[in-house]
Amino acid sequence: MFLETEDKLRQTVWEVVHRTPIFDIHTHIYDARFGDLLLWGIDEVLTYHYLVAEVFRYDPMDQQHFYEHLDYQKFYAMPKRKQADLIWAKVFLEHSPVSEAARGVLTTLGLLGMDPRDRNLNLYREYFEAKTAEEHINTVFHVANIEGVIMTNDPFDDKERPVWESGQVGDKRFHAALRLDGLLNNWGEAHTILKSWGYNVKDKLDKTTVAEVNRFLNEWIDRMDPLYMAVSLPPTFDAFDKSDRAKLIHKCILPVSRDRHRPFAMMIGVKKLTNPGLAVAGDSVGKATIEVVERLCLENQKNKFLVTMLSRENQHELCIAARKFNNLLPFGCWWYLNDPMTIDEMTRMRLELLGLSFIPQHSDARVLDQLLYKWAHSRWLIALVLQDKYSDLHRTGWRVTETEIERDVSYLFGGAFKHFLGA
Ligand code: FIX
Ligand code: ZN
Repeated sequence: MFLETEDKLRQTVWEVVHRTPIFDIHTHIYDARFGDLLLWGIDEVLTYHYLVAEVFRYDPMDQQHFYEHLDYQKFYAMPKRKQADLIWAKVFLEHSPVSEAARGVLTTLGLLGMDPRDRNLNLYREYFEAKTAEEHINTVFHVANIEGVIMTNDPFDDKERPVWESGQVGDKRFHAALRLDGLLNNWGEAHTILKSWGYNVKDKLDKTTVAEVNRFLNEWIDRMDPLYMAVSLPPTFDAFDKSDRAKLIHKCILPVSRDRHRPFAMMIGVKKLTNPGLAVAGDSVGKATIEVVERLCLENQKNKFLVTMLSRENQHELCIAARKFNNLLPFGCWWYLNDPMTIDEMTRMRLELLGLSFIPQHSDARVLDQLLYKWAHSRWLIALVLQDKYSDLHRTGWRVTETEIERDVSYLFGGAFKHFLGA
């Protein structure tokens, strides 16, 4: 039955967006078999690297507050609980927590049934201390209405690798992504590590080395069953220069990606450690070159590319590139774009240029609890944009049914990705 009035239409869009399960295609969380690699709880939420960068904006060198002169080393040497105390004091109590990352902490507390008005950090800590990781995973997935997540899985991570090698069976809601920064962005070190693992590789990417890298990739695909292979790349990324990275992409990643039907996800535009002292909080952003993406898609039409770009200035041209190449699927409002202003702008742009053939969001959650706020905020924003887009349709005389809205929203929230995989 068609939704005849605009009010009913907008209300239905709002409800459907808020009740449709999400398949979150990029996160940094882990299922419980990975132990303390899975971060959760209020102290992890407060010491999220977004908030670490922000606490240094409110210079804790203010002696009136008896904080010792804090520098990056001193901060990171503090116990996480103390780091969280400092962030809570500076970012939440001494200044209103209006930033997206700060507001997200309060949304998270509220969705877990705590009252942000208490402002009592130790009371919040008691809530988490009473839970196990498995219980909390179930709570968060239920409250956030998450169908599944894709992790970021790095064979070069010494803590993570043994879990995969143990063959333990994981939580079916957690899917793997084979992350290749260690291989592609530092071949000088990677080839010595691969050699120590028994792969017959050398620095020069000769035939044997290429074959051995492909063996490495296939063995990890067999072990992880990743839904895609991914890498983060600098703004200067060029897949056609003479670099080891370019050669590895063309000789190894693209052939294996095609043969094993695992898309290649390129996350482009991150300037690593612009401020090294901030460590994981120290990465910045730069505008990348869309022609590299366009040429890869043109010259590898049997390959599938998932692409997200970190610079706001790259977004419109990424949409246009996606209009030219159906083997290119843009995804998410990544990192510094995961804010109301840019989520709104990018989602409108993508709907107007790509219809529903894109992935509007991923959470990038590093802490389990962040699934709650990142998706609550994004559902709200995506619903507002979709209300306007369906209203625009309504004004043409076109009418939609609730079932069609459900179909469209579940396509955006996981269907487009699964369709792209050929699932
Ligand atoms: O490369 C990535 O997967 C980035 O998302 C992370 O490195 C980044 O620190 C992050 O978590 C951004 O939200
Ligand atoms: Zn990420």
